[in-house]
Amino acid sequence: MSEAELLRQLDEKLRQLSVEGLWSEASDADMATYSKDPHTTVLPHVWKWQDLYDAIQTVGNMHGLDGKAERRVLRLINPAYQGNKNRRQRTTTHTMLMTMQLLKPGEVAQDHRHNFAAFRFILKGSGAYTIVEGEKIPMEEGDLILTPSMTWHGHRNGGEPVVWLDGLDNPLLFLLQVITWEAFTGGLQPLKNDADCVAPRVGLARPVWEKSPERPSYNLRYQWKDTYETLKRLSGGPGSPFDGVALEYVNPTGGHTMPTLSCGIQMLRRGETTQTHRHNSSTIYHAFRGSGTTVINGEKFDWERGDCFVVPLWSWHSHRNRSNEEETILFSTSDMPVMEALRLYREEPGEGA
Ligand code: GTQ
Ligand code: FE2
Repeated sequence: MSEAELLRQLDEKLRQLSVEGLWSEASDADMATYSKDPHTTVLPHVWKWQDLYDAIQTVGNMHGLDGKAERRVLRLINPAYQGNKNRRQRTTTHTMLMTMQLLKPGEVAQDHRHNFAAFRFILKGSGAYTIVEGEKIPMEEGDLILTPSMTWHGHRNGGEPVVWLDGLDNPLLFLLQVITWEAFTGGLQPLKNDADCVAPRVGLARPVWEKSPERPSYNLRYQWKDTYETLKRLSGGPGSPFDGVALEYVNPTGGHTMPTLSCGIQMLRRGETTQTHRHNSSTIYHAFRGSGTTVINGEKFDWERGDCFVVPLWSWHSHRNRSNEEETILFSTSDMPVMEALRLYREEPGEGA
């Protein structure tokens, strides 16, 4: 018997044993795709505010959805993942999902909890609030509100129509096959007394008698007026060469916004252009104020106020505020804490930086 025939028979036998030889053609082809730089399937993309807002207004006017408020959500799907058959794999990046949500006056999004982390960044309207672990957290424009892993939460609106962005690490947990989700049973979650709402979850002056090791101390609400004041205060200084006046929403006990997601806000001053760099975390941006251009691997992506866009991992990028009159403010979220926790985080400055 020829060696080729022997190998064919061996491969067939190994297949039955659920084993594979590294000499196979498939294995060679796979090895050929490795390189010293990581490869990503995530594509850069811009979602226009007008398209998203028009769509969310249209579903807002569909009364068939009244009473099912939590379904007025638009998922931002990366063009690379549009064709994925499994809905769980139609996501914004491979690790993160960003959605736009509308809650109309009088609507209630039922209480629930999940082990994927989420945040809301409020875009428009006031009078709504998210209840996190029994605490009423008002939603005002520019606020960032966290619902960390396993916190009970629901949304209620006693004011105007409110539109916000949700950011979730759901795709990462899907990949890890550990997703859990549960509804709160027995009606609405009870609100805590005001006196109990000085819990570690609200504000930075905290009660000394409340220690809860199983639930790390998060700051659940970062108010826009505080964030903006800090941005303005730092805007006279040099800032970061790669990101302008860039802030991270930090966990008060140290570390990133949440274990899997970092949220940030950055100001690009009039006419400011940042230097090029790359890192092996991906970022989803939202142009909260102003307009600009982001160059991603040499390709220009223009964005205007309200647009969202993705910068895939390891792609060279720099941002420019296109206006000489107006400051620009970008909200963003990234999966950098995951890479960092796994000791995989890498970044590189571009040439000339
Ligand atoms: O508002 O709690 O876009 O649980 C996806 C899952 C929003 C929410 C989403 C969620 C929520
Ligand atoms: Fe949720």
